[in-house]
Amino acid sequence: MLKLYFFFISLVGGVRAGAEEACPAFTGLGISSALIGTDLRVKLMLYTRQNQDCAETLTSTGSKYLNVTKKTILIVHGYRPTGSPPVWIQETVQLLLSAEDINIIIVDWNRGATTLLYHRASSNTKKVAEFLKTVIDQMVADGASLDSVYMIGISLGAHIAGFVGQMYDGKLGRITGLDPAGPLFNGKPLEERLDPTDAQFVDVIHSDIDALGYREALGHIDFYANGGTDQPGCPQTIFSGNEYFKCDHQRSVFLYLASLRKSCNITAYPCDTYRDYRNGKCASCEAFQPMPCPVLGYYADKWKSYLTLKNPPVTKVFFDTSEEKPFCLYHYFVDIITWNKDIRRGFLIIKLTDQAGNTAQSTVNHEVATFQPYSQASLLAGFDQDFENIARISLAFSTGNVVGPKHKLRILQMKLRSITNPERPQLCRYDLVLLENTETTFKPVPCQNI
Ligand SMILES: [Ca+2]
Ligand SMILES: [Ca+2]
Repeated sequence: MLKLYFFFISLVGGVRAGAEEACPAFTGLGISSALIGTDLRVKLMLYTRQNQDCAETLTSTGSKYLNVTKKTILIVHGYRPTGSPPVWIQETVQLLLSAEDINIIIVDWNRGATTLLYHRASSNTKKVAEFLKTVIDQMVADGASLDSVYMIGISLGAHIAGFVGQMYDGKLGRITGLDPAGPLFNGKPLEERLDPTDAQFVDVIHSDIDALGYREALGHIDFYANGGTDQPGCPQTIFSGNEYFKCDHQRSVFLYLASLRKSCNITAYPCDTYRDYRNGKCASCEAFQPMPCPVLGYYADKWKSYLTLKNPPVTKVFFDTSEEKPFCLYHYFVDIITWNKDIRRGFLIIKLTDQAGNTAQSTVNHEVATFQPYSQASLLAGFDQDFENIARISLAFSTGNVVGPKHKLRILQMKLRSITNPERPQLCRYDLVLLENTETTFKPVPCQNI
């Protein structure tokens, strides 16, 4: 019965699609639709390597391009308050298809997601999930394996993916949640949100846990970008308009896409809290041996066997990023032993210069560092560039006081060690005095074993 029904839709849809649009586009709506709200309608747009630039509207599994023996990725967007199509569609399709020969289905439920009333969009999520279940059922009937079904859900879409996965008792291959929606979902039981039992492997990127995103861990592995709250480069005030509301939330999508460009890897470190991570307490990757620490994004499933066998199967990992793509930061520990008579508290600005004169700067100012006489302070510093040969290091120390006497920081030993590339030689400098707010530049030497 189901097949016949699909066939019927296919005929009608096919004729209509042919007459109206050569290459079907994502439903574009305007603010007027958002004001009156929209009734749910789900449209499926298929892209493969054979039709990269022109989607096929999927109305039955009798499609021209769908090959169910290959992996299929269904991408489900979230709440669309203004009705505009998501900006990431074309880029996502191109990057995924260049990574792997797969089917990509963009699930367009813009009619249903577009409304100024978030709770109305949210109330459609289960209906979208039920529709997608019929689509996947049909693919399975045609020979697809649930193992090779991978859903990527953004915001509300992450919970939609969870609902679909739940209907298959967690047998779908993988679900990735990109900043899963928080409002109306926070604190809900497993059946009412994305959770690790919804697929064989569930990975999540959090980028706006203080506003639109979900705060707690929802997957086998949860990546918290810059702590998960606010993203560098995003406006911090409401005067930036729409960007202010969505920039943090949307960053999860751009971080995921960066993983497909492969220009650098975003490595994340297991830790209980972001504060501990920032204070350098979680730079160890021993737990993943012989693998390195997990890398965010498309290839995160390389860690699947370790992560899913863990008991409980929950891993929270943290990482910092730069402001723009490719977002990678290269991390170093800066170990400092001081010999001031008193305890000194302050911030450190560290600048690295390579032999060609390129510079990268890091400000360790998330928390005041405490320098106690003759004990080592280890500061975590991230740079947006990675230099193989560091020619010069500049340090500036600040207590944050603009008036009063200038303090000195007497350094017995400074050691710079790469966390990103731990095999690199450690660089040192001995016996230095930093005058507050004054940059001191020096040539590092290989560390002596003392
Ligand atoms: Ca669930
Ligand atoms: Ca935020």
